[in-house]
Amino acid sequence: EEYGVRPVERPADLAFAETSAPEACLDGKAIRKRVRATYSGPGGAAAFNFSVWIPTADHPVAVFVHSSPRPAETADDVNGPRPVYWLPVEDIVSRGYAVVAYCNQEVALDWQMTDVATGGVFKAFGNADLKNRKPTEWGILSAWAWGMSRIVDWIETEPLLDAKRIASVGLSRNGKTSLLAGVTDQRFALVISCCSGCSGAKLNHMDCEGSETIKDISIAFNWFAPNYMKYIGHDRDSQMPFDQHQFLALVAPRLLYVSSASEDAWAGPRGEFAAVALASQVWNLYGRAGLVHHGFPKPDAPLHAGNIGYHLRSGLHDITRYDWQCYMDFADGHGWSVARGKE
Ligand code: GTR
Repeated sequence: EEYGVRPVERPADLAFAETSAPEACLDGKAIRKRVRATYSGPGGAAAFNFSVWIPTADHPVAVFVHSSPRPAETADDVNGPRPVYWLPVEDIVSRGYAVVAYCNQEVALDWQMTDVATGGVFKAFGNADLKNRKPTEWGILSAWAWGMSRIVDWIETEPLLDAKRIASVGLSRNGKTSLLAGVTDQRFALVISCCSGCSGAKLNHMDCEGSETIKDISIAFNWFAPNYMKYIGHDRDSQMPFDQHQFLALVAPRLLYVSSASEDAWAGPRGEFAAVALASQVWNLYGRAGLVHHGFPKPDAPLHAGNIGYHLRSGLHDITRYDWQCYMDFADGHGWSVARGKE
């Protein structure tokens, strides 16, 4: 009903090749690999690239897979394009984690770009004409999440990385994507969404002043299955019998982390918090603590005690170094950092 059904998971001929020799970087603290994934389907061949930074010592290490529209080559360049998606690679490897930069645009272009795919996974596996999909066919968010799962296919082959400790992460539309990747692929042991808002972590049924509705987001209808458009105008009534807390609950009993920003009314921080608090009950069914809280927290006071983490960062719609520090603190708390474990 919402994100659509995928016609393919791992393509039979999916292959990975390192496009250059591993390179020492960050004063020898890390090595960087550049990898190209190739695959084909009924509509032809396609490829996408990603970069990975791995701390030099203490393997295997946990790894964050970050989805964004930034080219993987410039993900760590503070002066690169689309600054909001800058990846604080040095912070991450200094704490003993690896990180993958994945450019979602190589798997599927964003909704403003074209309705008819000329490359990527929609061209290879259709329906390439996004405007003429059947009601349950997949949309762009699902295609991007599919790409994140293909990166997991590669991580499973890389001995420097710990395939039992893989996190998905993304901001905004990529936060929605990260959640969907985690929901559809249990190999993500930690699922992180930053300011994902409407059709991400936010409850549609909760009225948050100034927050995005399904009607608002329908401008990007190609992100979703065509069926989702049935719910325009029904965000808060019984014609929509599901909501995003149920979506979040599909991560249970794995680790989930949702973060919001205090000045991001469009994403509806209180609605994100409410969805997380409701989903938390499903962790309890597994006999685990979900979100441990005493109501909506103050800014910059992270809730890290349970198997669900949440924080409200002060400031605007963004993914900042502070957000990353919180995600890593939470991962450390669950024994993810090799470096920390040895301190
Ligand atoms: C907006 C959309 C939001 C959010 C945002 C973004 O167009 O309304 O749901 O995804 O884009 O990705 O920055």
